[in-house]
Amino acid sequence: MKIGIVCYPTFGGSGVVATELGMALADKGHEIHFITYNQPVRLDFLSHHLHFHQVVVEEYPLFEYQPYELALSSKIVEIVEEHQLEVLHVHYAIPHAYAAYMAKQMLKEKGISVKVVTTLHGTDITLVGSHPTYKTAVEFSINNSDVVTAVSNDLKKTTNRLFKIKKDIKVIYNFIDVEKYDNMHDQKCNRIAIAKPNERILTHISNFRPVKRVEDVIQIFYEVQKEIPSKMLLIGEGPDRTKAENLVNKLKISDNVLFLGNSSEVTKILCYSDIFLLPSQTESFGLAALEAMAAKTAVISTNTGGLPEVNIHGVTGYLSDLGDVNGMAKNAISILKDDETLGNFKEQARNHTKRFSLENILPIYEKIYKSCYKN
Ligand code: GMT
Repeated sequence: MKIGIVCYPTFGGSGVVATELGMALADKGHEIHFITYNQPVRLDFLSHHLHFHQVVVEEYPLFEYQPYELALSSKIVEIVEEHQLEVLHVHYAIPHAYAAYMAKQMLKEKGISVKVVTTLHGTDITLVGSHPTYKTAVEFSINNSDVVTAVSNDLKKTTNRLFKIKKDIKVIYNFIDVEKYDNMHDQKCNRIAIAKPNERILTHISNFRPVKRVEDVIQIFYEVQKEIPSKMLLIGEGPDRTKAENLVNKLKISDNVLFLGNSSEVTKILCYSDIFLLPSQTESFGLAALEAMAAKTAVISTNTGGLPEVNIHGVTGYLSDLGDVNGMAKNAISILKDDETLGNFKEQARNHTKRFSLENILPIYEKIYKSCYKN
């Protein structure tokens, strides 16, 4: 099939899912066209079935805010026409589902039909989308998509609670390429470059927005390192990085905390890791936790949103109430206390990820694209 993918090109989870999905579809012979303002960070052009079309927003002195949706919908029309795309898969409702709806109407005027699949990822519903500023347009564009998917049962439930949705939302979990992680286990992991042999390694990966509660990450680590010699790796960039650095300095633990910035080598970093910390305020699924689990890393997280659908309490890690920093530290210590317990959790985490394999999830998306044409 010929599929257009609209997404954010950044390190955020929705962009990562969209990019990995597009690359996997291209590997299966589908023609994939990414339409976004920058080349997606995880996109590698090893397949000739992959194309990238940049949306450029022209500056004009009158514009206080650049009208990205307008530029995006015009670009979608151009690319659908030029490449005869059959389906547009838009990731993150704001503003992508809205721009896709507008493009669809413009194409209709030209006698061209294209179907729109919208995938809801999380904050497009929970934090931003339901805000009165956007709610009307988000609800409209969800209801006017041909197919709507959400990344967890919890997100589906939340969407139906916050909006008047007139269609069934299909749940399709985030996925991982299990094979990629298997290959990683075969490679030598140079752990000694990061920590001493007797030290454990804790990791956190995010875009450091307030919803990720990076200060809780630091507080949990502070409690853990009092009992267990360990190092903390923080990967990512975002508004709360400075707050996190200040707290590290205040607690005098800077020798044991490494801020590594953004990285597209997440698998390599995760190979060092024993525990992944995700104390989020809300998390529709938690792709970062799934990636960590695939790399044999136990997860300590909150029990918010879709996290209990991914992180199984007492099996792949532990769940705690939001803000229960001491509880999360206690759980981490109970996993890290001896090699046997840690080894069991690591194996269990890795085994649990098989149900989220690319192999299982990709055909579900393909079926959805095909189903668009039966309606
Ligand atoms: O909010 C983020 O951290 C980024 C966001 C995104 O859309 O880029 O991630 C969301 O989508 C991911 C992929 O579906 C999910 O795994 C994340 O849980 C979700 N983030 C939140 O709900 C906070």
